[in-house]
Amino acid sequence: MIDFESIEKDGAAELSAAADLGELEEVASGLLGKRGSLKAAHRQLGALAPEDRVGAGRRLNEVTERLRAQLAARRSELEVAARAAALRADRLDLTEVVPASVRLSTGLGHLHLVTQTRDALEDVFVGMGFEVAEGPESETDWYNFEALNIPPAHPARGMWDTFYLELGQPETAVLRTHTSPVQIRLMERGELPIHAVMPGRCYRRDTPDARHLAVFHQVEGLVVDEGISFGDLAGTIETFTTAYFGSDIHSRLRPAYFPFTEPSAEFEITCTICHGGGCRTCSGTGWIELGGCGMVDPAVFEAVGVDPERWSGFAFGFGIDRCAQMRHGISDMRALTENDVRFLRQF
Ligand code: 2NM
Repeated sequence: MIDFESIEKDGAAELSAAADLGELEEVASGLLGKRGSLKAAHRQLGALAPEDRVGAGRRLNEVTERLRAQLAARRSELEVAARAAALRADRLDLTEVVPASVRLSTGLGHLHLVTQTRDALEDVFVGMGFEVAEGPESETDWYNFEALNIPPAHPARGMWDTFYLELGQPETAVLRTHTSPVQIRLMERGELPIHAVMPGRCYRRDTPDARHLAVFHQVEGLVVDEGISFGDLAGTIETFTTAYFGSDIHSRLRPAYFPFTEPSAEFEITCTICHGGGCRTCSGTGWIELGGCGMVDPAVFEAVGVDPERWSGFAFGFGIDRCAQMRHGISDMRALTENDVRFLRQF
Protein backbone atom coordinates (compact mmCIF):
# COMPACT_ATOMS: atom_id res chain seq x y z
CA MET A 1 0.00 0.00 0.00
CA ILE A 2 1.08 3.61 -0.62
CA ASP A 3 1.35 5.67 2.58
CA PHE A 4 -0.57 8.75 1.40
CA GLU A 5 -0.97 10.06 4.90
CA SER A 6 2.77 10.28 5.49
CA ILE A 7 3.42 11.77 2.05
CA GLU A 8 0.89 14.53 2.72
CA LYS A 9 1.91 15.14 6.33
CA ASP A 10 5.63 15.24 5.57
CA GLY A 11 5.10 17.38 2.47
CA ALA A 12 2.90 19.85 4.33
CA ALA A 13 5.43 20.07 7.18
CA GLU A 14 8.30 20.73 4.74
CA LEU A 15 6.31 23.40 2.89
CA SER A 16 5.50 25.33 6.03
CA ALA A 17 9.07 24.93 7.30
CA ALA A 18 10.58 26.55 4.15
CA ALA A 19 11.99 29.85 5.42
CA ASP A 20 12.50 31.62 2.07
CA LEU A 21 11.60 31.29 -1.61
CA GLY A 22 14.82 29.37 -2.41
CA GLU A 23 14.10 26.74 0.22
CA LEU A 24 10.46 26.57 -0.89
CA GLU A 25 11.39 25.78 -4.50
CA GLU A 26 13.73 23.01 -3.28
CA VAL A 27 10.93 21.51 -1.18
CA ALA A 28 8.56 21.88 -4.15
CA SER A 29 10.79 19.93 -6.51
CA GLY A 30 11.35 17.33 -3.76
CA LEU A 31 7.58 16.82 -3.74
CA LEU A 32 6.38 17.48 -7.28
CA GLY A 33 9.53 17.16 -9.37
CA LYS A 34 10.59 14.18 -11.54
CA ARG A 35 12.32 12.55 -8.63
CA GLY A 36 9.78 13.82 -6.11
CA SER A 37 7.77 11.74 -3.68
CA LEU A 38 4.46 12.31 -5.51
CA LYS A 39 5.94 11.10 -8.83
CA ALA A 40 7.35 8.09 -6.98
CA ALA A 41 3.88 7.36 -5.58
CA HIS A 42 2.45 7.71 -9.08
CA ARG A 43 4.89 5.10 -10.37
CA GLN A 44 3.89 2.79 -7.53
CA LEU A 45 0.27 2.90 -8.76
CA GLY A 46 1.24 0.58 -11.62
CA ALA A 47 2.24 -2.12 -9.16
CA LEU A 48 -1.15 -2.12 -7.42
CA ALA A 49 -3.89 -4.59 -8.05
CA PRO A 50 -6.31 -3.15 -10.65
CA GLU A 51 -9.18 -2.96 -8.09
CA ASP A 52 -7.03 -0.83 -5.72
CA ARG A 53 -5.57 1.33 -8.49
CA VAL A 54 -8.58 3.60 -9.13
CA GLY A 55 -9.07 4.53 -5.47
CA ALA A 56 -5.34 5.03 -4.94
CA GLY A 57 -5.13 7.20 -8.07
CA ARG A 58 -7.94 9.42 -6.85
CA ARG A 59 -6.33 9.66 -3.45
CA LEU A 60 -3.01 10.60 -5.01
CA ASN A 61 -4.70 13.36 -7.07
CA GLU A 62 -6.37 14.77 -3.96
CA VAL A 63 -3.12 14.80 -1.99
CA THR A 64 -1.30 16.38 -4.94
CA GLU A 65 -3.96 19.08 -5.26
CA ARG A 66 -3.85 19.96 -1.57
CA LEU A 67 -0.05 20.12 -1.54
CA ARG A 68 -0.05 22.30 -4.67
CA ALA A 69 -2.53 24.66 -3.04
CA GLN A 70 -0.40 24.82 0.09
CA LEU A 71 2.70 25.45 -2.05
CA ALA A 72 1.00 28.38 -3.83
CA ALA A 73 -0.18 29.88 -0.53
CA ARG A 74 3.27 29.56 1.06
CA ARG A 75 4.90 31.00 -2.07
CA SER A 76 2.83 34.18 -2.02
CA GLU A 77 3.38 34.49 1.75
CA LEU A 78 7.17 34.32 1.22
CA GLU A 79 7.02 36.68 -1.76
CA VAL A 80 5.31 39.33 0.36
CA ALA A 81 7.94 38.84 3.07
CA ALA A 82 10.80 39.03 0.53
CA ARG A 83 9.42 42.24 -0.97
CA ALA A 84 9.06 43.81 2.48
CA ALA A 85 12.64 42.81 3.31
CA ALA A 86 13.95 44.26 0.01
CA LEU A 87 12.15 47.53 0.69
CA ARG A 88 13.60 47.66 4.19
CA ALA A 89 17.08 47.03 2.80
CA ASP A 90 16.65 49.70 0.08
CA ARG A 91 15.38 52.32 2.47
CA LEU A 92 17.36 55.58 2.37
CA ASP A 93 17.13 57.97 5.26
CA LEU A 94 17.10 61.28 3.40
CA THR A 95 17.03 63.20 6.65
CA GLU A 96 20.30 61.70 7.78
CA VAL A 97 22.98 64.24 8.65
CA VAL A 98 26.46 62.97 7.82
CA PRO A 99 28.90 64.61 10.24
CA ALA A 100 31.79 66.46 8.59
CA SER A 101 34.31 64.06 10.19
CA VAL A 102 32.61 61.04 8.56
CA ARG A 103 32.20 62.83 5.25
CA LEU A 104 35.88 63.70 5.06
CA SER A 105 37.17 60.32 6.20
CA THR A 106 34.98 58.53 3.63
CA GLY A 107 35.96 60.95 0.87
CA LEU A 108 32.34 61.98 0.20
CA GLY A 109 31.95 65.41 -1.36
CA HIS A 110 29.71 68.28 -0.37
CA LEU A 111 28.20 71.39 -1.90
CA HIS A 112 30.66 74.06 -3.04
CA LEU A 113 30.98 77.00 -0.66
CA VAL A 114 29.38 79.33 -3.18
CA THR A 115 26.35 77.02 -3.47
CA GLN A 116 26.10 76.75 0.32
CA THR A 117 26.26 80.53 0.56
CA ARG A 118 23.60 80.99 -2.11
CA ASP A 119 21.33 78.51 -0.26
CA ALA A 120 21.88 80.31 3.06
CA LEU A 121 21.14 83.72 1.49
CA GLU A 122 18.00 82.37 -0.18
CA ASP A 123 16.88 81.00 3.20
CA VAL A 124 17.31 84.42 4.80
CA PHE A 125 15.31 86.20 2.09
CA VAL A 126 12.61 83.54 1.89
CA GLY A 127 12.29 83.93 5.67
CA MET A 128 11.71 87.65 5.10
CA GLY A 129 8.89 86.94 2.60
CA PHE A 130 10.76 87.13 -0.72
CA GLU A 131 10.23 84.72 -3.59
CA VAL A 132 13.17 83.36 -5.60
CA ALA A 133 13.28 83.99 -9.38
CA GLU A 134 15.73 82.89 -12.07
CA GLY A 135 16.40 83.77 -15.69
CA PRO A 136 18.79 83.23 -18.63
CA GLU A 137 22.53 83.90 -18.44
CA SER A 138 22.77 85.12 -22.03
CA GLU A 139 20.67 88.21 -22.57
CA THR A 140 19.83 90.77 -25.19
CA ASP A 141 21.13 94.30 -24.92
CA TRP A 142 17.59 95.38 -24.05
CA TYR A 143 17.26 93.27 -20.88
CA ASN A 144 20.80 93.72 -19.67
CA PHE A 145 21.11 97.46 -20.40
CA GLU A 146 18.43 99.43 -22.22
CA ALA A 147 15.46 98.54 -20.03
CA LEU A 148 17.66 99.45 -17.05
CA ASN A 149 17.93 103.00 -18.35
CA ILE A 150 21.33 102.43 -19.97
CA PRO A 151 20.99 103.31 -23.69
CA PRO A 152 23.78 102.24 -26.10
CA ALA A 153 25.83 105.42 -25.93
CA HIS A 154 25.30 105.99 -22.19
CA PRO A 155 28.57 106.65 -20.35
CA ALA A 156 27.42 104.26 -17.59
CA ARG A 157 28.01 101.35 -20.02
CA GLY A 158 31.59 101.66 -18.94
CA MET A 159 30.58 100.52 -15.44
CA TRP A 160 30.39 96.97 -16.76
CA ASP A 161 33.06 95.35 -18.89
CA THR A 162 30.82 93.14 -20.94
CA PHE A 163 31.31 89.87 -22.82
CA TYR A 164 29.51 90.20 -26.16
CA LEU A 165 28.18 87.08 -27.89
CA GLU A 166 28.34 86.69 -31.64
CA LEU A 167 25.10 84.82 -32.29
CA GLY A 168 24.35 86.48 -35.61
CA GLN A 169 21.00 87.74 -34.34
CA PRO A 170 19.50 91.10 -35.23
CA GLU A 171 19.89 92.07 -31.57
CA THR A 172 23.14 92.35 -29.64
CA ALA A 173 23.52 89.48 -27.17
CA VAL A 174 25.67 89.57 -24.05
CA LEU A 175 26.50 87.40 -21.07
CA ARG A 176 24.51 89.11 -18.33
CA THR A 177 26.66 91.42 -16.23
CA HIS A 178 24.15 91.35 -13.34
CA THR A 179 20.91 89.54 -12.54
CA SER A 180 18.86 92.72 -13.06
CA PRO A 181 17.49 91.37 -16.40
CA VAL A 182 15.53 88.83 -14.33
CA GLN A 183 13.94 91.77 -12.50
CA ILE A 184 13.05 93.38 -15.81
CA ARG A 185 11.42 90.14 -17.02
CA LEU A 186 9.48 89.88 -13.76
CA MET A 187 8.21 93.47 -13.95
CA GLU A 188 7.33 93.03 -17.65
CA ARG A 189 4.98 90.18 -16.69
CA GLY A 190 3.02 92.81 -14.80
CA GLU A 191 2.01 90.67 -11.82
CA LEU A 192 2.31 93.23 -9.04
CA PRO A 193 3.25 93.58 -6.23
CA ILE A 194 6.68 91.95 -6.46
CA HIS A 195 8.86 90.82 -3.55
CA ALA A 196 11.59 88.68 -5.10
CA VAL A 197 15.30 87.89 -5.05
CA MET A 198 17.24 86.73 -8.09
CA PRO A 199 20.37 84.71 -7.39
CA GLY A 200 22.59 83.61 -10.25
CA ARG A 201 25.81 83.57 -12.23
CA CYS A 202 27.05 86.79 -13.87
CA TYR A 203 29.95 87.62 -16.18
CA ARG A 204 32.28 90.61 -16.46
CA ARG A 205 35.34 91.05 -18.60
CA ASP A 206 37.56 91.75 -15.60
CA THR A 207 40.96 90.38 -14.76
CA PRO A 208 40.40 88.25 -11.65
CA ASP A 209 42.11 89.43 -8.48
CA ALA A 210 41.76 88.88 -4.73
CA ARG A 211 38.34 90.57 -4.68
CA HIS A 212 36.96 90.01 -8.20
CA LEU A 213 36.08 87.05 -10.42
CA ALA A 214 35.14 87.30 -14.10
CA VAL A 215 32.43 84.69 -13.48
CA PHE A 216 30.78 85.50 -10.20
CA HIS A 217 27.45 85.15 -8.44
CA GLN A 218 24.99 87.79 -7.46
CA VAL A 219 21.78 88.10 -5.51
CA GLU A 220 19.60 90.99 -6.45
CA GLY A 221 16.37 91.89 -4.75
CA LEU A 222 13.35 93.78 -6.00
CA VAL A 223 10.31 95.06 -4.16
CA VAL A 224 7.57 96.84 -6.11
CA ASP A 225 4.48 97.71 -4.13
CA GLU A 226 2.37 100.67 -3.11
CA GLY A 227 3.97 103.18 -0.76
CA ILE A 228 7.46 101.64 -0.72
CA SER A 229 10.02 104.06 0.73
CA PHE A 230 13.77 104.38 1.11
CA GLY A 231 13.23 103.44 4.78
CA ASP A 232 11.89 100.05 3.65
CA LEU A 233 15.09 99.58 1.65
CA ALA A 234 17.38 100.50 4.57
CA GLY A 235 15.42 98.24 6.95
CA THR A 236 15.54 95.32 4.51
CA ILE A 237 19.31 95.60 4.14
CA GLU A 238 19.86 95.85 7.89
CA THR A 239 17.59 92.85 8.55
CA PHE A 240 19.37 90.75 5.95
CA THR A 241 22.81 91.79 7.26
CA THR A 242 22.19 90.78 10.88
CA ALA A 243 20.34 87.59 9.82
CA TYR A 244 23.17 86.38 7.59
CA PHE A 245 26.34 87.75 9.24
CA GLY A 246 25.23 87.80 12.89
CA SER A 247 23.78 90.32 15.31
CA ASP A 248 27.13 92.13 15.78
CA ILE A 249 27.36 93.05 12.06
CA HIS A 250 25.37 96.09 10.87
CA SER A 251 24.85 98.02 7.65
CA ARG A 252 25.05 101.63 6.47
CA LEU A 253 24.31 103.37 3.20
CA ARG A 254 26.45 105.91 1.32
CA PRO A 255 25.31 107.93 -1.68
CA ALA A 256 26.21 106.44 -5.07
CA TYR A 257 25.11 106.47 -8.68
CA PHE A 258 23.39 103.76 -10.72
CA PRO A 259 21.48 104.52 -13.92
CA PHE A 260 18.55 102.31 -12.83
CA THR A 261 17.93 103.71 -9.34
CA GLU A 262 17.35 107.20 -7.96
CA PRO A 263 18.42 107.87 -5.31
CA SER A 264 21.14 105.22 -5.27
CA ALA A 265 23.42 104.04 -2.52
CA GLU A 266 26.27 101.66 -1.82
CA PHE A 267 25.77 99.58 1.25
CA GLU A 268 28.53 98.70 3.63
CA ILE A 269 28.59 96.25 6.50
CA THR A 270 30.66 96.18 9.68
CA CYS A 271 34.10 94.78 8.81
CA THR A 272 33.91 91.06 9.53
CA ILE A 273 37.66 90.88 10.21
CA CYS A 274 38.00 93.59 12.91
CA HIS A 275 34.30 93.95 13.81
CA GLY A 276 34.41 97.70 13.32
CA GLY A 277 37.64 98.54 15.14
CA GLY A 278 39.57 99.27 11.94
CA CYS A 279 42.09 97.02 10.20
CA ARG A 280 43.96 96.59 6.91
CA THR A 281 41.06 94.88 5.16
CA CYS A 282 38.71 97.84 5.76
CA SER A 283 41.46 100.49 5.43
CA GLY A 284 40.92 101.44 9.05
CA THR A 285 37.27 102.50 8.53
CA GLY A 286 35.56 99.56 10.25
CA TRP A 287 33.23 99.15 7.23
CA ILE A 288 33.42 97.17 3.99
CA GLU A 289 31.37 97.67 0.87
CA LEU A 290 29.11 94.77 -0.01
CA GLY A 291 26.71 95.98 -2.72
CA GLY A 292 24.49 98.65 -4.20
CA CYS A 293 20.86 99.62 -3.90
CA GLY A 294 18.32 102.35 -4.52
CA MET A 295 14.76 103.30 -5.42
CA VAL A 296 13.78 101.99 -8.87
CA ASP A 297 14.10 104.85 -11.38
CA PRO A 298 10.78 105.86 -13.03
CA ALA A 299 12.51 105.42 -16.41
CA VAL A 300 12.86 101.68 -15.61
CA PHE A 301 9.18 101.47 -14.64
CA GLU A 302 8.32 103.15 -17.92
CA ALA A 303 10.42 100.68 -19.93
CA VAL A 304 8.53 97.71 -18.43
CA GLY A 305 5.10 99.31 -18.33
CA VAL A 306 4.65 99.74 -14.58
CA ASP A 307 2.69 102.86 -13.55
CA PRO A 308 5.05 104.99 -11.41
CA GLU A 309 2.10 107.05 -10.15
CA ARG A 310 0.76 104.00 -8.37
CA TRP A 311 3.81 101.83 -7.67
CA SER A 312 7.20 102.50 -6.16
CA GLY A 313 10.00 100.12 -5.39
CA PHE A 314 13.53 99.47 -4.33
CA ALA A 315 16.24 97.17 -5.61
CA PHE A 316 19.57 95.98 -4.28
CA GLY A 317 22.37 93.73 -5.41
CA PHE A 318 25.53 92.18 -4.04
CA GLY A 319 27.99 89.37 -4.70
CA ILE A 320 27.43 85.90 -3.26
CA ASP A 321 31.13 85.11 -3.61
CA ARG A 322 31.94 88.36 -1.82
CA CYS A 323 29.60 87.37 1.03
CA ALA A 324 31.32 84.01 1.38
CA GLN A 325 34.69 85.77 1.32
CA MET A 326 33.68 88.15 4.09
CA ARG A 327 31.95 85.61 6.28
CA HIS A 328 34.80 83.11 6.11
CA GLY A 329 37.75 85.51 5.95
CA ILE A 330 38.95 84.25 2.55
CA SER A 331 41.89 86.46 1.58
CA ASP A 332 41.87 85.67 -2.16
CA MET A 333 38.57 84.99 -3.91
CA ARG A 334 40.31 83.13 -6.75
CA ALA A 335 40.60 80.17 -4.35
CA LEU A 336 36.85 79.62 -4.96
CA THR A 337 37.47 78.66 -8.60
CA GLU A 338 40.80 76.84 -8.39
CA ASN A 339 39.14 73.65 -7.11
CA ASP A 340 41.93 72.71 -4.72
CA VAL A 341 40.10 70.23 -2.48
CA ARG A 342 42.33 71.11 0.47
CA PHE A 343 40.74 74.57 0.34
CA LEU A 344 37.19 73.52 -0.56
CA ARG A 345 36.81 70.77 2.03
CA GLN A 346 37.26 73.26 4.86
CA PHE A 347 33.70 74.50 4.33
C1 2NM B 1 22.18 96.88 -7.89
C2 2NM B 1 22.23 98.09 -7.25
C3 2NM B 1 21.16 98.97 -7.35
C4 2NM B 1 18.87 97.05 -9.55
C5 2NM B 1 17.85 97.85 -9.98
C6 2NM B 1 17.07 97.06 -10.75
C7 2NM B 1 15.84 97.40 -11.48
F1 2NM B 1 15.59 96.45 -12.40
F2 2NM B 1 14.82 97.42 -10.67
F3 2NM B 1 15.96 98.53 -12.07
N1 2NM B 1 17.58 95.87 -10.78
N2 2NM B 1 18.71 95.86 -10.03
C8 2NM B 1 20.01 97.39 -8.72
C9 2NM B 1 20.05 98.61 -8.09
C10 2NM B 1 21.08 96.52 -8.62
O1 2NM B 1 23.18 95.95 -7.83
C11 2NM B 1 24.43 96.30 -7.34
